[in-house]
Amino acid sequence: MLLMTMAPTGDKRKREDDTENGDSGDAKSSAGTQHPLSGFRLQTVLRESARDKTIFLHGQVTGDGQDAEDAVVILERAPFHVDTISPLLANSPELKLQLKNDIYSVYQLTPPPELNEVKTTIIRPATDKHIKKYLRQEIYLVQETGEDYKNITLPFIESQSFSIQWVYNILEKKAEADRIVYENPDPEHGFILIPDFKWNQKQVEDLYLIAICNPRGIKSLRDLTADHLPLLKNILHEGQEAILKRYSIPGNQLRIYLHYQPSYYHLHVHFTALGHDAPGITVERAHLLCDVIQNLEMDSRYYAGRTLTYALRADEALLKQFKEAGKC
Ligand code: DD3
Repeated sequence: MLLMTMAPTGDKRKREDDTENGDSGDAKSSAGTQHPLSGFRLQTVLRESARDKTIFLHGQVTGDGQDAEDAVVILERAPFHVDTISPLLANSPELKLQLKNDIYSVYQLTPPPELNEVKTTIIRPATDKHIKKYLRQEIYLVQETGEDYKNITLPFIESQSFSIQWVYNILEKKAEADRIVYENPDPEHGFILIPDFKWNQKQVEDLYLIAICNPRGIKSLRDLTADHLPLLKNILHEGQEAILKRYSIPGNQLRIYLHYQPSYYHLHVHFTALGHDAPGITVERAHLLCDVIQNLEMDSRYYAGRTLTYALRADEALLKQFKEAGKC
């Protein structure tokens, strides 16, 4: 069964800028009746992982008699969850023997369609940046000083037209409003807590929510000062409380952190299940929110001045900037 995870949007969107972040424009434009993958022609397999049970595809789709459009399609087999184990075993009439040897036997079970879900994420139209993002690449560490941020990274971020329309759609309730788990409406110290795209919400083992802050213009960790402590503390405490209420997961079983570099430049905090190795929890990217709060309490300018180390893909334009400046 195909499951659309991105809000369906109209095809004919007038766009000025190109986007990195899968801007879906007006989230409420009409969906059209066509299957979003009708006539998908596979061009390349960008990446695949047998371990993660995922495959990232690049291809073309033809929308309603329009020109071919690039699309990135991400397929992922869903995890098991306890509640569906009994129906899975009871309702799978087909159990094909593959081999039997002593006390060991291997079968192939064919689940009923409703228990055989493949999570399908579609980015369409996809830009070159989207396509490149999922290509497997060598990665390199960069050590960004406060000066490097001012001279290299900030000008680079500002020169890019990263669209974060989808973030504003969430904040303005133009998209995903029915998915909001918690909201503190304070314009300066408030935020929206919502399940991340990556989580299908069917089992708490791989719980993944994001807190998107209400104030605009806080790009990342680098911009944070002691002035943001009330906002950060609200996100930490109210976020934990909301997750305890909704999912019965206590705060000491949550990994709550920010990314540097983030994948979009509007301050957000990740909440993931501690037992789940979500992508992006590596030491070179994740900064625990509780540590961030402590550091800012000790020194309001901590993140403006600190050298931050992170990894960049070989083809990333920011890496080229660092190379040209002789910094790596
Ligand atoms: C994104 C980072 C961005 C591809 C993909 C995801 N959670 C989102 C739009 C709506 C969302 C997210 C960019 C984009 Cl697969 C390119 O993520 C989103 N809605 N992470 C939610 N709830």
